[in-house]
Amino acid sequence: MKLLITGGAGFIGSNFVRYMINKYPSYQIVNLDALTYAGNLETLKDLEMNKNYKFLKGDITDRTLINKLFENEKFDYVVNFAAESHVDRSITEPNIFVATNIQGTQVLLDASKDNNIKKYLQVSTDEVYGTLGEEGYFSETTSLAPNSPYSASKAGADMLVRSYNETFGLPINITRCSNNYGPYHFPEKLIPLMVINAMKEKNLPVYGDGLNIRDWLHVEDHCQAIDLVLHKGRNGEVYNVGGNNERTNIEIVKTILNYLNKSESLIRFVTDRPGHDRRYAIDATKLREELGWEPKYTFETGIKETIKWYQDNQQWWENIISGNYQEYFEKQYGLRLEV
Ligand code: NAD
Ligand code: TDX
Repeated sequence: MKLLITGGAGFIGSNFVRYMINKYPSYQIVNLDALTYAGNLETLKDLEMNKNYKFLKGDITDRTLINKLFENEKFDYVVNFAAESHVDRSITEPNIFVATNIQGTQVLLDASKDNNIKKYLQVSTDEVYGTLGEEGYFSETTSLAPNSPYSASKAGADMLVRSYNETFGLPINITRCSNNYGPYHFPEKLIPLMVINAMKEKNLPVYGDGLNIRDWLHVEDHCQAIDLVLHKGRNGEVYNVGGNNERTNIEIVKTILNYLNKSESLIRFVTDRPGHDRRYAIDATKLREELGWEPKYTFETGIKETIKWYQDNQQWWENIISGNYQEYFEKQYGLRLEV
């Protein structure tokens, strides 16, 4: 089997590359990533010598490059993680979200359709459903009501994926997962930002009243879900992914401070994010009952392990903060591996 993973130098994509290499040693895996600010090849250093793994630098919006890649490689499966993923950035710079998340997805869909791919899997998000009040859960039949340019671009991509299944018969699945946490999470996002700021005894900026709720899932449990859907998901179906770990942001921040034995006086309530969704909560019954998915991590064990990972891997995030991580690709590869 030959698998294309796009966006595999980011947080979830890199965890998925590692998960698949370990679980399926006979699969050939190509990781295509544009190495935006969020892509970091230092994350994948340990896999460079693996003979069934190849990294290629490239942009999913580049139709010529993508067509050439698909013709050369004859992929069986495509899993698309490549995206602009940070809600705050989508508020200040929405254009790039439309380009990568919507147009890039369409380029991949065209290439998948033209090259008889066995399955195209779109990694989407619970944010496409919008926001919940105090009660209820998102199911796969909840109407899409995205509230940020990020979630709107992900919803647009989901609609295109659906249409390629209906119109062209391209075999697809869409997964919609809740907030992930775990190793290699880029430090602009809540959990790694708070862990690093707390370690450095810097202020912890909490948006609004801190009572927004997210449903947290360990990244490895997300990877297991994607693997199951890729191999066993029914054609054309959407699967929600989430582990019923609802927490307010302030609870998360206090848990981190408590674990690191730091003072709550570091917390600063700051101006709220515009359009800030109040609550996300996923109903993953379909994934559990149809495909037998069960998360491995409780939030308590997962968050402790994650905080410890940031303590043990200080160089990884220090290189991001200093900007050094972006030189790694040039030093290691030059430009030899461009498609
Ligand atoms: P990330 O920002 O850490 O990684 C994104 C990766 O995509 C980076 O390596 C980046 O270089 C690459 N990329 C960006 N634009 C590209 C382009 N035009 N061409 C090729 N590569 C490009 O994101 P993440 O948190 O790992 O999220 C991965 C996917 O999972 C996204 O599609 C996101 O919407 C989805 N998702 C994320 C979460 C979460 O909690 N992080 C939850 C649910 C779904
Ligand atoms: O400094 C902060 N302070 C704060 O209070 C940051 C960065 C965030 N927050 C709040 C906003 C959210 O309510 O914490 C919550 C989590 O924020 P993010 O880490 O930015 O994640 P979120 O906006 O929930 O989106 C994430 O989960 C769904 C990912 O970034 C998306 O890519 C994914 O689709």
